[in-house]
Amino acid sequence: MREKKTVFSGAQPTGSLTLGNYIGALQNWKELEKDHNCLYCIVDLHSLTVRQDPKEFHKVSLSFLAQYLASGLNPEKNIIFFQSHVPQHVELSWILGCITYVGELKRMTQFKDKSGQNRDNVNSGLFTYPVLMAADILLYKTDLVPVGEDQKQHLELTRDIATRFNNLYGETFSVPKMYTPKIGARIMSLQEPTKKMSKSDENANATILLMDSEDSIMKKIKRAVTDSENIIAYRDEQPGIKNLITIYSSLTGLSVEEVVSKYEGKGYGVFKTDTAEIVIEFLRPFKKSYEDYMNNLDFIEKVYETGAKRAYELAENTMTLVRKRMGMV
Ligand code: AQP
Repeated sequence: MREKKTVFSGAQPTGSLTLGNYIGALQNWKELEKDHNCLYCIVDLHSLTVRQDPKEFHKVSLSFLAQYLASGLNPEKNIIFFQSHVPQHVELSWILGCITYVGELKRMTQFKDKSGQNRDNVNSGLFTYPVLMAADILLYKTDLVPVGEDQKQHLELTRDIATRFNNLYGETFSVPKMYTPKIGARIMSLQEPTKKMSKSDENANATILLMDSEDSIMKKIKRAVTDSENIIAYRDEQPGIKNLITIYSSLTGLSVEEVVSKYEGKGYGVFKTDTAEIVIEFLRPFKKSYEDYMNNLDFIEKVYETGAKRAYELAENTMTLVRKRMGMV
């Protein structure tokens, strides 16, 4: 039996990481690195489902790696790499695509949402995205996948594909489990708090980026849509306030109850200012560290080259078994 469990997760290098990405995923990545074998990938091939300007894409991809490191991920403990540097992701994706049904992919709500938003570019990559995601995960015999709530449907499909492959060709893949934070698995838009916070939101006020200036964070949180109840309560009827309590609690470690009782009888103005200050304080060392990494591109290169070598070896082990199981000469 393997001693430590394997963890795999990733983010697409488009725009900049959001507070939602951090609380829903990266915060857990850091927690898991303590006693798991972790692979954290920058899933650049996934980003191609939306048209990218090559120069900008190159810059953003490197910037994502710096953001991973600035979030505190240790490149010696974890395998940090670019998806496109390990070609087995695409090879396995083709194989898994051949045992995935069109009907299954048609049910994916992210495909429905994204094809609705990009009507002029509903490409087949957007449709088969969940198969590539399944390949990313299964390639490393992953046990745990720390992601936000929005990835639940994709992860269930990954589990179905793994089980189907194992039934058809013999035990090959671990069937991975989803790992979400107890609180903060779905950080909501500041402008439409019934919708998730997303890096591609057209309304800049809806999203807090890890790279936002202090001034802009204060303004965005002060402008966050709330309600007219004027009670700081954690309930579905007050989604805006509930979202801010979630952010507050996730970044301070205080429980929801502790936050609510701290602000009993206080108004939204005070609560919003305090929440903004907590986010600003939290991001200050992140930004400093990000700048340091971006000024040291040699180090960044070393991290992704080492990561790709280590990931390649693991991926090739799995692919050797997969090819054998399937009878390839
Ligand atoms: N709002 C969120 N709350 C909690 N977790 C979230 N994640 C994303 N948004 C939230 C989690 O972040 C990880 C990386 O996400 P991704 O880069 O693969 O892209 P995504 O899920 O499509 O996130 P975005 O920000 O909404 O990007 P765009 O706008 O490009 O589609 C994942 O684990 C995700 O669950």
